[in-house]
Amino acid sequence: MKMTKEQFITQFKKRLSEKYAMGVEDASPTELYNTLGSLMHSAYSSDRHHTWRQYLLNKQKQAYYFSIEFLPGKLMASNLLNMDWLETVEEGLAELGIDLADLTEVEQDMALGNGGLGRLASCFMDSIASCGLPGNGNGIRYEYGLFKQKFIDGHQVELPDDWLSTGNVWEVRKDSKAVDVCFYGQVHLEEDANGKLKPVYKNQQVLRAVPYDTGMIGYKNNIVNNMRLWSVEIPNSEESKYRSLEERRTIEDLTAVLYPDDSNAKGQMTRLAQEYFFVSAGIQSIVRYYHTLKEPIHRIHEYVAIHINDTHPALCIPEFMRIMLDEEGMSWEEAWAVTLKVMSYTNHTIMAEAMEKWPIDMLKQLLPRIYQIIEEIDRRFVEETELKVHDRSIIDRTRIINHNQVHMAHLAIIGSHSINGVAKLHSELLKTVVLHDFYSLYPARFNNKTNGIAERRWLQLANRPLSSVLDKTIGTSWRDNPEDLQQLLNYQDDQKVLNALAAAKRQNKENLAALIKKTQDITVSPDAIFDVQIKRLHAYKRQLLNLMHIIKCYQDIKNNPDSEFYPRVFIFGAKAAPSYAYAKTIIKCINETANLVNNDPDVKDRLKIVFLENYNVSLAEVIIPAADVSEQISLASKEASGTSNMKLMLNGAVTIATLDGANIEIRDAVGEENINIFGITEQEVYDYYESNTYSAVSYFEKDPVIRRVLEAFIDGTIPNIQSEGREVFDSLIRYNDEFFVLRDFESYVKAQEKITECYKDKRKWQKISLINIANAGVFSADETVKRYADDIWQIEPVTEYSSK
Ligand code: 26Q
Repeated sequence: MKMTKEQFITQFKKRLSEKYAMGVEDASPTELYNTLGSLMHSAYSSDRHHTWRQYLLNKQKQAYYFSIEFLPGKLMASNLLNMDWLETVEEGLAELGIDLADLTEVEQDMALGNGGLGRLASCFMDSIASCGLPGNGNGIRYEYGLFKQKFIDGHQVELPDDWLSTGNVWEVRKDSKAVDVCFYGQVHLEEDANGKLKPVYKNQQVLRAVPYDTGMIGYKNNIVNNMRLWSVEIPNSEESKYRSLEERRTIEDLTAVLYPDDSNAKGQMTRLAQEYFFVSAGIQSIVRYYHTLKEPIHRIHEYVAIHINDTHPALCIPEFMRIMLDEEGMSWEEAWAVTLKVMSYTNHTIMAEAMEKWPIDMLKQLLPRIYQIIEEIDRRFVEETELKVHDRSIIDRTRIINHNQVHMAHLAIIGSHSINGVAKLHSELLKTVVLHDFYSLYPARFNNKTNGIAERRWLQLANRPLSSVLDKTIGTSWRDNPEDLQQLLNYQDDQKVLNALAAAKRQNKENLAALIKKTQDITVSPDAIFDVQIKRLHAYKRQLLNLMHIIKCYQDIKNNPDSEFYPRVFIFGAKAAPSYAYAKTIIKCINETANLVNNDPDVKDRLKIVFLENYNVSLAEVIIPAADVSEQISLASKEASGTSNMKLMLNGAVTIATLDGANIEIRDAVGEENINIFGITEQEVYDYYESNTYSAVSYFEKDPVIRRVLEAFIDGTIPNIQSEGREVFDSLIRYNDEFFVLRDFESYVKAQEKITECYKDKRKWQKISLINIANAGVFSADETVKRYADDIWQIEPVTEYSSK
């Protein structure tokens, strides 16, 4: 795919003229963006075709990553990087008087995900292609992505994300690959001519699933895999049925919007329909492809691996069974044997309220045949488990159908050969606590796959100043092999390198300061410590703990205006689920505190609070390179892994963290001295649960600092939060502080004070920052997906590959 700058310029002008009958001088950024996108698309299409042919001819086993969310962000820059076009295009465009950055700005973020889980899926897509692994994504093409967040009077307001309004140059609609997906109706079983039971359906609703394919380009390896997203349509044959606009609308609603809740599994019928829709379409299309290989159906597990990303695609299991039984004519035993070998499942949460359960009646009504199959899976599970266990209560706790509900995690576990958590601690907690009963039944299925990040996006693209310092210091091999960042350790006492790293950080901070000025009209100084907490807003992630520390700092300054206080900018990025009232309350409190603090002359600009609106992938790409401090302060045991912790570390931020999720592995990588750990351990959390001895009010009574901070929420110190301040106060004092914020406050404050002291010693700080960068290579998603490929999917990189 390589080409020279001159070739690029010629082709670019030609394409612009063909597309828009225009010259460079007259074209708008959008037209230039579309021209470049279309040129890139044509250029990688042949590699895409070739990759596909190669997999087919080699009959390679392929993995399919089923995820109801993908969160790629913008694709132009990362596609250019992976195609090895970035420099050529940048230089070529510059020659035409165009700044590539102005074009990439035009693209709308592809935000078909809520947060960590969706972003992980997209990092994996990049890594799977970059490692030359045969793996594809399968999901939903939502018409509207995650809502856009605005603040009005400090409150979060949600606006629709109409991301397709400006077109999408990367996707290809594949009409010929559309499939039917059926809902509702009645089903009964009848014997066919061979005496086999076959389902007979009445009154089904038939919908058309149309795939839109997006190339997932590997890093400089000519591999282009596929992310297939499904969109709903009314089939031609059914047109006459849906006459009224309203009837049509109900159907089209199916793939209209992404559900914006990332914790509360509220059982809504449309959500269940979404889950079945992309699962059924995806599995039908896999089986159709498998038949072109002309291999016997009972060997399908030798060619296909299906991965279930959290429980949202757990219907993969009964849907695969349905096709094996009803369409391929297998016996139950044969079908179950292949299903188990094909399926694997990742758990991303231990929060009980996030566990997906569906009312039996809803499942029965929407998916009658699928429900029959789930009942039979459950019946056989009970029958088989009764023979294995003495204690019958275990069956009650593990069966799929119980208390009139279908438990999706139980279905996913019973139907998969592999079950993994996303960080060491999380995987241990699954075995010992959350899924302990299942672990006792199927110990061999449980394993850990610590999350990872695509270092190409989060370092090479997002942080070019740092990348260039790295190139000059340790050469460029880290770009292919992030573990080579370790070589930086040789320079930890080299003041020249430390200065260069500090200069890169400075440049990134100036860049973020400019964005803050432009978007929020707040002036911040790059000399201050940039302290960053970016993640969804959740009580367990404890943005409130951060806010309480800020209020303490503010009160210290007010009580002693002339005392020394090292300048800090506290930066937040966070969306709250629209229905999550408490999370929205916290947003309002942070915004009002920001208003107060940022405009108080006594503060003399030593303390600033910036809550950036509409946190998304593109904003993260600007914030992360500029961070000095990374806030990873969830209550121990609650954050399955976290991934912003890895991205911030990679960009030289120093972490302040509880012993939760992957923070523990970050500590192990950098050493105790190079991270700031505080707070109670997961064991202490469980001890409190057991002994029932936690008393939040006693901290309020005993600790004058806590008392003073909490009073600020209700005594008018922070204006405009009469009801919100009271709600926060009550959550801590009346409802006994579910996430132990008061318990961890003192040790958090101490850790923050240590950070300030350390930052004042520039050389020491720079060295710690360097050590963090140098050790971030272990969190490369390339390594993570290789472990999935070896241990779970049993897929291999393309054996023989030639780009024609
Ligand atoms: C479920 C039912 C109905 C509607 C929505 C949902 C739903 C949607 C999204 C439930 C959960 C999510 C997302 C969860 C998530 O992002 N979890 C995060 O996954 C990351 C990747 O493994 C981890 O790093 C984080 O620790 C974890 O919180």
